[in-house]
This record gives sequence, structure tokens and C-alpha cells, in this order.
Amino acid sequence: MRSIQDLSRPMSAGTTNLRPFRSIGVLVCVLALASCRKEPGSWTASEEHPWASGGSQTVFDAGTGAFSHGFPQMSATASTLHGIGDIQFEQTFVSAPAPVNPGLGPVFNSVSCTSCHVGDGRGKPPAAGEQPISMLFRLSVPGQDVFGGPLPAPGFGGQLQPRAIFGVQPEADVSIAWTEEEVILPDGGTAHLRTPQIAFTNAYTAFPGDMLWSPRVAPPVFGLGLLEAIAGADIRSNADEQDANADGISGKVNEVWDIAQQRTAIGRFGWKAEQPTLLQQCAAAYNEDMGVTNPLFILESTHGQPQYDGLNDDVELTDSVLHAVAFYVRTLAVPARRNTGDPQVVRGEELFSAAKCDRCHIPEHRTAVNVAFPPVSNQRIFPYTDLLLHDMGDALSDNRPSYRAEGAEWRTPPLWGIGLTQVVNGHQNFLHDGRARSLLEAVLWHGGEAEASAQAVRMMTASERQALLAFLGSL
Ligand code: HEC
Ligand code: HEC
Ligand SMILES: [Ca+2]
Ligand SMILES: [Ca+2]
Ligand SMILES: [Ca+2]
Repeated sequence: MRSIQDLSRPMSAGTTNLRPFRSIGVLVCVLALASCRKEPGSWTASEEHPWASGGSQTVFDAGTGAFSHGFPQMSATASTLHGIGDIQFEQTFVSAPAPVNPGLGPVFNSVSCTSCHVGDGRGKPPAAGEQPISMLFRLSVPGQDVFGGPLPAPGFGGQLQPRAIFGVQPEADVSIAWTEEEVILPDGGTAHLRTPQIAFTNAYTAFPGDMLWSPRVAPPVFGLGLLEAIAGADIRSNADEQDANADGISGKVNEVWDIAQQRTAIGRFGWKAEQPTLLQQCAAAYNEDMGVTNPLFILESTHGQPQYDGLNDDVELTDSVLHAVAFYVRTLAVPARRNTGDPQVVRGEELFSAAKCDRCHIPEHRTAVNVAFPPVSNQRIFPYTDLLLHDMGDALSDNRPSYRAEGAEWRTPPLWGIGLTQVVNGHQNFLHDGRARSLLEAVLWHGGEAEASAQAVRMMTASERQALLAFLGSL
């Protein structure tokens, strides 16, 4: 693989206001030191290219493996650990006792990380008549636990596991039916938006009458180490909970419980930013999605429920495997943008900004200086997210609060790499429940704080919409 240092790719005309840095970079630095922001450390030429979505951890692969590359810039030791985590990410777990990867279940969603995060990319809702594989349902009942998190549903806990090991009952089956409505755009174009109707059947015991649930498809897992490396203060600086600047957008930080640190921390990961760190996100996945206990979650997800086996045995995953897997996702590189010089893409980027998409999908961040882990330190990245929660309107609400996130609030998902979804995952199902079947449908679902943005897209001419989509496709 080529690293970006080897490349001097042409910048697209007018893609950003940084263009002068390339052509007359040195001169600009001399004339306007302030705008060069040389501290801390200095920028390399390659860093100044907005197609380098992951800074120096950008890779050049627009094929099926686009999301699966390790950081191109890390030590040999780090690469080795990444490789160990890679293997673990693909391991299939089986029920205990077994010589290899025991501990699956008693109830579970899937047998390996990669079965949901296929190609390190995203999952999708099940086809008609099928059970979900790469989609899961969080459960709770109204109220909050001692940390402000959701209250587990009696008998079912915090997540529905529709599969179980031999001799144990799956918690329930899931059925999803879709209703579809036609949307007619002002220029005469049409789109079809489908809404899921979710039902749980064959429950192993009665559901609590007031149960709340939240559908989630597996999001892509690349680039996350760079998002983890954004300073908390930077995330907070974009929050505007009371909408003080009156632009209709009021991002808010989720504050969640960090188990390892035993304190409240900024939530960054998952569709509602409910996990503070990649370590905890991965540990929770082992525990809830696969039924594998580990050093952060020592109790089976069935603890306290009728199907709990009552054994207080050793945890089923070692600390070193857990850390290797977390390191693996922390060090997955970001694919470079494509076609940044295409005039349609350039026009689309202007429209993205004009429609105020960039207020939430904030294009650019600089990661904090991190002496302990230089590969993520001081990187100029283009993730297109603020990692904040936004009210997206009733139509997208799951009506299930979690920590500070209300039912209609979701974390702005990063858009980097989104144009490669079809190539990597063979589908274009977007949004938290995968209801959108194209980038346009995803945008048309935007409501709440993003209603004005969606309206701007509806009002666009067909060629403007094509340009916006071409831009999204270039990410
Ligand atoms: C049953 C499918 C499934 C399995 C198995 C699964 N995940 Fe996930 N993963 C998800 C879903 C769904 C989410 C979003 C969760 C949420 O919003 O709360 C997610 C989120 C994540 C995220 C955060 C992504 C982001 O953008 O914030 C990481 C990292 C992750 N999973 C890693 C793993 C690892 C490691 C494993 C294996 C130990 C694993 N997952 C197993 C479905 C799965
Ligand atoms: C108020 C903040 C906000 C604004 C403004 C906004 N978005 Fe979003 N966007 C979000 C959130 C939050 C989601 C996730 C919603 C969900 O999953 O239900 C999202 C989801 C998306 C997705 C799907 C991402 C995925 O991983 O599934 C795309 C594509 C997208 N937005 C593009 C746009 C475009 C284009 C615009 C401008 C026309 C825009 N957004 C404006 C917050 C915003
Ligand atoms: Ca287990
Ligand atoms: Ca459960
Ligand atoms: Ca605001």
C-alpha cells in the first residue's frame, strides 16, 4: 500500500480554502504566519489535503477492503498487535466447554464481531421473513440506573438476544414489516421512504408492559481511534444546548459511565454516543452481542434472569484479547476521498455547506497531541461529525432515553468513507435502523434540528441534488 507521504496528488480546485497552502504554501507561511498555525508540530504537505480523510492514517483503497486496513503509520509492534486483534475480531465463539473461543451465550446476537461489522463496515436490517443478523435491539423500562443510564428490562436486560446456545431459549424472535410512503419533491422528482414496524414474538417470558426498545444496525468500525483522540474540550466547544446562536441547531454532549475509570465521561461511540471508549464499546459487544464475559463486564447478560446459569466462574475473555480487539478497531485506517477535483463534487460540497449539513457533520477536526500514542496524535482529519447528540425529529425517534440522549436524539454519524458502503457492504442502508436505502433517503429523513437542511435538499433542483450526492459519494 502507498502511504500518503509518497503521493503528491492534485487537489481539487476550490475544494477548501486551504488551496493556497499547496500552490504558494511557503509564501503564505512567510506572509501570514498566524494562518499557518504551526503549533504544535508542523504540518506535512500531505496533511493539507482534504482527501486525506484520516490525516496521515489515510489509505488508498476504494475496493471491498477499503475499511479493513491498519494505520499505515505505526510501529512494527503496533502493527503486530493490530494483526492479533484482527484475528480475534474474526473469531467465531462457541458454547463452553470448548478448547477454542468458549463462552458464547447462553443468549447472544451473533457469534463473531465480523458477522455484524462485515468488512469492518456496516450492518443492515433483515430481509422479509429473516431474523436480524447485523442489527440489534436495546431494551429498557422507563427510569434511570444509578449512573443515569437506561434501566434494564426485567427478564431481558439491556438488549434482546434472539439466539441462544443448546438448551436455552432465545429471548424472542423479531419481525420487521415495512410501510412505504411516496415523497414528491418540488421539482417533480419522487422518493420512497420506508418505516419499520417492529414486533417481538415467541418471547421466552412475558415482556414488561412498559418496555422501550431501540433498533440499531452495526455501524462501520474504521477511523474510530482518531475520533477517540479528539479532545473532549473540542467536542464540548461545538455543543450549543440552549441554541445560544439561534441557528436552530443545539448539539449536546452525552455523559455516560466509564467503567474502567469509574467516572462520568463524554459518550462518543454507538448511535446515541452511549460508550465513552473503544475498550468499553468492545467489552460491551462481547458481553451483550456474544454473551462472552470479560474483565469490564464480569457478569453474563442474563444475570438475575430466569436463564442465568448461576455460575460465578472466571471471565470468558482475557484482558489481553479484549485490549487487542480494542486496539484493532482503534487502528483501522480511513479510506481517502475520490474524485475531489470533479466539478460536480466541488459544487456538491458547496451545497453541503449551504444546506447547513456542516453544522452537525463538521468536516474537520484536529486530534489532541498524544505523546503516549503518536499514530493518533495531532492529526488533521475530516470525519464530518461533531460527535454530539441532535434532535432528529419524531419520525426517527426510538422513544427510548439513554443517559442524556432523548428518544429523538442521535449522535451525528461520521460521513467519511460513506461513499464506499455499496462497494464494501453491497447495500446502501443508512441511519440507525437501516431504513434508508440510499444517501438521498437518509437525508430526506432528517427532521428536528436538521429539518431546515432536509428542506433545503427538497428545494434543490435535480442537478443540485445530484451534485450533493456526488459529494457524499466522494467521501
Ligand atoms: C449483533 C451484531 C454485532 C456484533 C456481534 C458486534 N457488534 Fe459492534 N456494533 C453493533 C451495533 C448495532 C452497534 C451500535 C451500537 C449502539 O448504537 O449502541 C455497534 C457498535 C460498535 C462500535 C462503535 C462504532 C461507532 O461508530 O461508534 C464498535 C467499535 C464495535 N461495535 C465493535 C465491535 C466488536 C469489537 C465486536 C466483537 C466483540 C462487535 N462490535 C460485535 C453490532 C454488533
Ligand atoms: C442537526 C444535525 C444534522 C444536520 C444539520 C444534518 N445531519 Fe445528517 N445526520 C445527523 C444525525 C444525528 C444522523 C443520524 C440519524 C439516525 O441515524 O437516525 C445523520 C445521518 C446522516 C446520514 C446517514 C449516515 C449513516 O451513517 O447512516 C447522512 C448521509 C447524512 N446525515 C447527511 C446529511 C446531509 C447531506 C445533510 C445536509 C442536507 C445533513 N446530514 C444534515 C445529524 C445532522
Ligand atoms: Ca458466556
Ligand atoms: Ca437480553
Ligand atoms: Ca446553535
